Amino acid sequence: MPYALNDQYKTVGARCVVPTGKSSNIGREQSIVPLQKGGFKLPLTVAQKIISEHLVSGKTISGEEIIINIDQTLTQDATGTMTYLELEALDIDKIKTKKSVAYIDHNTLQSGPENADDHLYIQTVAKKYGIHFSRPGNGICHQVHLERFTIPGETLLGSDSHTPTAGGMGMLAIGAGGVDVAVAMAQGEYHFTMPRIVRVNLIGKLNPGVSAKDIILELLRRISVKGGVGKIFEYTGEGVKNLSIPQRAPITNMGAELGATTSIFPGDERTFEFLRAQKREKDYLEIQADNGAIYDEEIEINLSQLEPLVACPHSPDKVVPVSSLKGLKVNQVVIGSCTNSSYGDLMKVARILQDKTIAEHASLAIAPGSKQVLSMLAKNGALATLIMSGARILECACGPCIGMGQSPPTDGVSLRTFNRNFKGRSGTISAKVYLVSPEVAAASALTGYLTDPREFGLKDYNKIKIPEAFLINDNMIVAPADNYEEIEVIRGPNIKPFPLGKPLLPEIKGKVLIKVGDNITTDHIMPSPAKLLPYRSNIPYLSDYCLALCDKNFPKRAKANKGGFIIGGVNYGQGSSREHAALVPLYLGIKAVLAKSFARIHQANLVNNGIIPLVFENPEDYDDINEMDELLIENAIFQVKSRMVKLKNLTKGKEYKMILDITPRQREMLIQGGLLNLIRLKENTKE
Ligand code: MIC
Ligand code: SF4
Repeated sequence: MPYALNDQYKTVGARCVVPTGKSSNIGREQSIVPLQKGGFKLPLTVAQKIISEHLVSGKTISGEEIIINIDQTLTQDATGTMTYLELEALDIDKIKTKKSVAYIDHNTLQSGPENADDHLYIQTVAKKYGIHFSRPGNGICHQVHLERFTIPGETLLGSDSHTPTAGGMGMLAIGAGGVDVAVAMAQGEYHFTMPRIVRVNLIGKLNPGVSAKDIILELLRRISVKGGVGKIFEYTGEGVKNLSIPQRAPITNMGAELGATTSIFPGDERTFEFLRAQKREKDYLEIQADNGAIYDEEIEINLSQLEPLVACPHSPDKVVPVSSLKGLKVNQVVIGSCTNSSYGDLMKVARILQDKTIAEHASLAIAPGSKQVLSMLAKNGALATLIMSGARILECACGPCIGMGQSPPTDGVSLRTFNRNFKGRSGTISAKVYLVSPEVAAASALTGYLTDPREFGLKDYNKIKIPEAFLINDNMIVAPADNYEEIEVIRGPNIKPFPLGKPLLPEIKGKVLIKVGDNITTDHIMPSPAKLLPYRSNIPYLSDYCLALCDKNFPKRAKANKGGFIIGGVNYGQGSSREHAALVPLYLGIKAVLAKSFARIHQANLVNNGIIPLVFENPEDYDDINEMDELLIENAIFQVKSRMVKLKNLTKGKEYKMILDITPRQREMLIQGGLLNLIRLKENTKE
C-alpha cells in the first residue's frame, strides 16, 4: 500500500561506528521520530528511510513526483563532457553537493587526440567547480566509488546507468542523464517519480561454484529486462548476511538491466567490515528495514537452489543454466567491467587458473576494476598467476564492455563477466556474447567450452574472504582547487557546443522516419563502439550513426526531412543513461517518439531535451502506422498539458490516443524546449 512518509515522519540519521558482531539501532527505531499525534509509528524499508530523510518535497506515494537532496554525484568521461558543458551553462560558481567525483574510465584508448582532449577538459572543469577527479588508470567509476566514496544512508546521482552499484552498500544510488546530474550538482536536488518498492527476500546460502552474479541472473530470468521499470529492489532475508559487499555490488549493479530505478541492500555488519577494510569506518551507518515494513511487491529467491547461469545473446534476460549449454565452443573470455572486477572476483579467477594454461583456441582478457584491485593482485602474486595462465591484462577501465578493444572474431562466441550483451556492443556485429560469473568465465577459459565450475574440480576458491585491509592509496584522485576563480578550463577542438531544444510550437507535423521493434537499447539509438565513443562531445559527428544499427539510412532520411517522428515498441531506450540518445535525435529534428512503453532514464532524457515521449493507449495502433506516414499533433502546447494527446495520421486519415505520462514539471520542460531552458526561464523571472 502506498503512503506518504513525509506526512508522518522525520528521520534523524546519525553516523556511527559499530563494533563488528554487535548491532546498533541507529537507522532502525532510533532514527525515526513519529510526528503524527498519538505516536503511531509506521515501519519503513531501507529505501523509504533514506528517501524520507532526503525529501525536499512531494508525497512518497508511488507514481508521484518527489524531490530529494543529493549528497553525491558521479560522472564518467563518456557522459561527463556533456554533463560539464551543461553544468557550465547553468552559470554557477561552485557545486552544492557534499561530494562529486568525475571519473575517466570509458574512453581510454586515446587512438587520436579526442579522448585526451576530453580528459583535460573534465580535469580542468572539475578543479574549477569543486569536483574530485579520478585520473585515467584509477579504475571503473562504480568500483572506485564503492571502495572510496560510497556512504550508507546517503544519496548518489550518477550519469551512468550502473550507478545503483553503490546500493550494495546501503546508499540510495540512481542513474540519470547528464543534465539531471548537472542540475543536481548545481542545485543539490533531483526530481523523480516515487517508485514501487519490491522486497527481494533471499533465503539459504550459495553453494560452491554458484556466484552472487547468478542471483541477479535468476531475477532477470524471472522478470525480464522490463520487469523492474518504476521499481526499487530492496534485498532482505537471512541470505543477505552471507553476502559480502563485493558480492552484493554485482546484484545492485545489474538491477539496471531489470530497468529498475535502483536496488539496495541494508547497511549492516558486512558493510561495516568492508568500510573498515577501506579505512572508512567513520562513514558507516547501520540502516535496516523495520520489522513489518510494507513493500509493494515481494519476490523470494532460495540461494541454495541456484545453479550457475548464463545470459544468452543478445539480451541480459535470456538466462538459462550453464549446464544446458554444455559443449558450447568459446572463442574468447573477458573478465572485468563494473559488474565483476573486484579483488574477490579476480582472486577466485586466479585460484581457478593457477598452474594451468588457457585453451589453445580461446583468448582470455582481464581488466581489473581499479588500481586498488590491480595493485593488490600485483603485491600478492595473483597477477603473475593470471599472466602465467595466458591471460592478457588490460588497464583498469571499462574497455571491452563498451567495445573499446577486444572485439571478438566474426561470428565469435565471447563469454563475458559483464552486464550487457546487446547485439554489436562488443564491436563485432555477428558476435554472440554470453554473460556469466567470474567462476564460469575462468573455468571456461581453461577448457575452451562453456563450463560449469562445479564440475571442474573445486578448490577453495569459493572461500575467498574480503581482506582485513585493502591497499589504500588515493594518489590518483585529484582534489578540487581552492583558488577556483583562477582555474582555466581547457577545451580541445573536439568539444563542440551541444544542441538546445526550442520552445514547443503550436503544431507538430512530420513524417515517421523509422519504425523499430521492442527493447530497442540506447546502444541501438546511439551506438558507442571504439570508433564513435571518442566523439561524445561532438553531436554533429555522432548524428550520422543514429539508429544506424536498425536502418543505416535513418540519419540521411531524418536530415532530408528536417526531422519528424520515431516509432518504437516496448521498453524503448533501455540500457545506458547516455543522453546522446536524446541529444542526437534532437539535433536531427526529432519532435516526438511514439512507443508502447519507455525505459525510465531514456524517457527522462527525451523530456529533458524537449522531445515528447508518447505511449500508445491502444498498443495495436503501433501496427497501423508505417514509415513515412505523415503525423500531426494539433494544439501541441495545450495538449502536452494533459495526460492524453490526440495524434493524427494524415496519410491514413486516422486519429490515435497517446498517453503522456510525465510530471507537471516535465510538461513545462516540453513547452520550454528542455530542462536547461526551463531553469534559465525560472532564474530570469526571479531577477
Ligand atoms: C554502458 O554501460 O552502456 C555505459 C557506457 O556505461 C553507459 C553510459 C554511456 O553511454 O556513456 C551507461 O550505462 O549509462
Ligand atoms: Fe563501464 Fe561497462 Fe560498467 Fe558501463 S557497464 S560503466 S561501460 S564497465
